[in-house]
Amino acid sequence: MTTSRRKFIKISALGLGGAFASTSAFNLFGNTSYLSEKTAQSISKNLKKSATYCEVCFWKCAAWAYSDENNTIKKIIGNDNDPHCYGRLCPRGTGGVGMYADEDRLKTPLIRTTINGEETFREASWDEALDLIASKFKNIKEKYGAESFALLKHGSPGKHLEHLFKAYGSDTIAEPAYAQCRGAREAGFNLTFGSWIGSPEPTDIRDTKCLVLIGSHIGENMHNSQVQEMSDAIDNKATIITVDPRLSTAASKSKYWLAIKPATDIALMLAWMNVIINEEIYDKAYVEKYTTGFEELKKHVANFTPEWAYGITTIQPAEIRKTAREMAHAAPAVIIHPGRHVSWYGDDTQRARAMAILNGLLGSWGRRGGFYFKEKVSIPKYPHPKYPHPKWDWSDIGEKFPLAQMGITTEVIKCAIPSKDNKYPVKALMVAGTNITKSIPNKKLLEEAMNELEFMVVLDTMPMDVTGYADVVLPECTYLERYDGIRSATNREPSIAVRVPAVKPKYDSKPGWWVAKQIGDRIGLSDYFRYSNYKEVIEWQLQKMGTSLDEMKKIGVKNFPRTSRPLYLEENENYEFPTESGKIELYSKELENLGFDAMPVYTKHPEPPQGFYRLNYGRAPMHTFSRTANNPNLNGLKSENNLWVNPKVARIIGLKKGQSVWLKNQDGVTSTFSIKVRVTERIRWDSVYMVHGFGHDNKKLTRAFGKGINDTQMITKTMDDPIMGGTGMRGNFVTILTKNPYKKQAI
Ligand SMILES: Nc1nc2c(c(=O)[nH]1)N[C@H]1C(S)=C(S)[C@@H](COP(=O)(O)OP(=O)(O)OC[C@H]3O[C@@H](n4cnc5c(=O)[nH]c(N)nc54)[C@H](O)[C@@H]3O)O[C@H]1N2
Ligand SMILES: Nc1nc2c(c(=O)[nH]1)N[C@H]1C(S)=C(S)[C@@H](COP(=O)(O)OP(=O)(O)OC[C@H]3O[C@@H](n4cnc5c(=O)[nH]c(N)nc54)[C@H](O)[C@@H]3O)O[C@H]1N2
Ligand code: SF4
Ligand SMILES: [Mo]
Repeated sequence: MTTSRRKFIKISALGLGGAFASTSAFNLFGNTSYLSEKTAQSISKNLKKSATYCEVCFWKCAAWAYSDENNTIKKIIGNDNDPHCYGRLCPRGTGGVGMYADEDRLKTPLIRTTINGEETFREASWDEALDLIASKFKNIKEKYGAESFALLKHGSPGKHLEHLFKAYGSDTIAEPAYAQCRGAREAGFNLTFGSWIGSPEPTDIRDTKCLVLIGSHIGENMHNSQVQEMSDAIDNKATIITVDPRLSTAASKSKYWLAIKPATDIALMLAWMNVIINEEIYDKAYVEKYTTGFEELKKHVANFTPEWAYGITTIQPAEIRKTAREMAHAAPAVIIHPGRHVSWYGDDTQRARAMAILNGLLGSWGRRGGFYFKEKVSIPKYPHPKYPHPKWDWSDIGEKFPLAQMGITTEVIKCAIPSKDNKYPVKALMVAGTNITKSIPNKKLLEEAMNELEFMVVLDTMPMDVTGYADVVLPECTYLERYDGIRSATNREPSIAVRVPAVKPKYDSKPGWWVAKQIGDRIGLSDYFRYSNYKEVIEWQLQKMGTSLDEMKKIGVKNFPRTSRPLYLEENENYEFPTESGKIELYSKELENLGFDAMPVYTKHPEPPQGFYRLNYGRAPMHTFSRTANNPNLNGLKSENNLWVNPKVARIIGLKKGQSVWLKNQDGVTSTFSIKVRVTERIRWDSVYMVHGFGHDNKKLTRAFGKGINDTQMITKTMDDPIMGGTGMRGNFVTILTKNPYKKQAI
């Protein structure tokens, strides 16, 4: 497929432009929001400029928030010196002001109560709410041990609560950004190269000659500098190869779009290895010097020909060969992108291994245009006593997954359901900055667990669905209203960024650090919180790092020179990889010793039964998960998700564009809300697609309530990755209901 290359850039610019053109919050300065800092400064003389980093997603772009004398944020723009954003925010970041301005925000602490037999929330003072929480912390510790109080968290508030929990004696901590997101790729790449990919990914997209995206939909996935670098790479005539059952934005700008049959990626990658090895187009010197297990791999893939893969993936052998040669031709300036949300089919560590092995064969790790060696500066630890040692923690809970490197949310949740085999009883839960009812599948399990909990507290900025299960709800102020930890980022050059409050907290909301300290002080942990304001912590840290808060307030971001090693491998360098063998492990002894396949194997996954379609989901450029659906600015850009349906399917079922339908999945779960149909060739006939994060069921979200379908509700079947515990979520099948299942039909 040949496509116009310029258009991709236009599309991303248009997306970004649209963010301010149609949002009222930017009327005043509207079209300056996407300008670079220099241009914007000239028109912003009368506004206060505060250093921050964006919390609309976890890329954490450094930014400037501009506010006026009335404590109102006028706009947010990117910091020119920031390697995460190169001076430009994505539409979500620009719309971040809506997180602050949203009138639906949580405004005061709430406590669950019963009035006339009905459970409801009543407003409470911070003192009352914190005293209650503190008494529960003490009570749970006395009755069951501190370990029984679990923390599910995400983002910067999570860091402060993590400190509180560890000080209290609990490391029963997990976040959906591991098992429901990138855990499997970290395990797969770690097994192969000895290091995690981490965030941001050390992909040298800017200088690449060939970028291979396997289900990674950069362009809709708006991780900022990655998108910008991809635009540059396209400008520089890099070849983009996209493997996706859906014509993603990236696919539409690619030289090759391989519309793979879902769940068959490992077969394609084995065939690529077969071609690259048989045609001897791998990087021989690199493979010889840096890898181990090549002969085993060669034997392993000998029969996995493109013809074999064709029968599985539906991709023509000639296409498989051509794309393999393109990659080899560009090598080592080639990236088989590791993806990010990779919890798909349960064999995800092995799929990540296949990606890693391809990068190994093509010699792209440690090479210009491939993967660079990332570097980070460490932030000095603010002094506090040692954490007590818990009797059990997240790793015990996840013990059946030998390579789990972080807590597994679903396993922690299962521990809340009492049973005689449950060695690790979870009795209370704090949820901070994660909307688990949307980000963790299997609602039934979640509800059962939450029913069993003795106590649950939620810290959020919004009345998200998850708050409905809480005993106490705490309103955090938004990132624009608080200090937070210093952002230390791994990039080509290390950098730090600070977040200072641009305005005073609205309503009766408070920063996460303050909440953690208040609870800590109340339960005898004051020694862990020896400051009255988090500002003191970062002041102390910045001074130790040779800068100051005053300096950082002026510059926002500080870049440091590299000190660890050159960005790429030097010619013939004797480099030892941090794996057990010191080499890139094409064959993994570690996996073999644990009883797993030492090299990736393709296994067939279940297919949709007659009348059902595979539920596929992903991102929209102007939204982040479920957190932005109600954002006044971003809701204006897209207020609901649509169901992508192939015209062939639409014909069979008799669906029309814009028609509202409901979904029912393989386990008989019917969607609470309906969704409008979008008939498009861009999706294969065996799947349907929707953007994640819609279908909110809390009426307090006045803009988002009832808009579209919540994909998570339809995900009741999960496939655990036996290696690291990832939650495979792409094996659910839905059938389309054209009649409202909740309305009694006339007989
Ligand atoms: N079905 C399905 N499930 C998924 C995914 C999917 O695509 N489909 N994606 C997966 C992936 S990749 C990930 S990383 C996870 C993400 O999962 P989550 O981290 O749960 O993401 P969000 O849905 O954004 O929920 C974030 C919550 O934090 C709140 N919040 C926002 N800012 C702040 C703040 O400053 N302070 C506090 N205290 N709270 C704040 C928001 O209001 C929201 O309730 O979900 C995973 N789960
Ligand atoms: N705008 C925006 N950007 C974001 C986020 C956001 O919420 N909003 N979240 C960020 C986060 S935390 C993450 S983890 C990333 C996630 O984004 P990515 O890691 O880029 O993508 P995934 O969500 O894994 O995959 C989505 C793509 O996979 C395709 N796909 C589905 N099944 C298959 C299959 O079997 N094989 C192949 N080859 N492809 C398949 C889908 O059609 C879709 O295009 O996005 C990040 N960027
Ligand atoms: S990528 Fe966008 S939403 Fe994410 S941190 Fe950067 S500007 Fe914010
Ligand atoms: Mo993620």
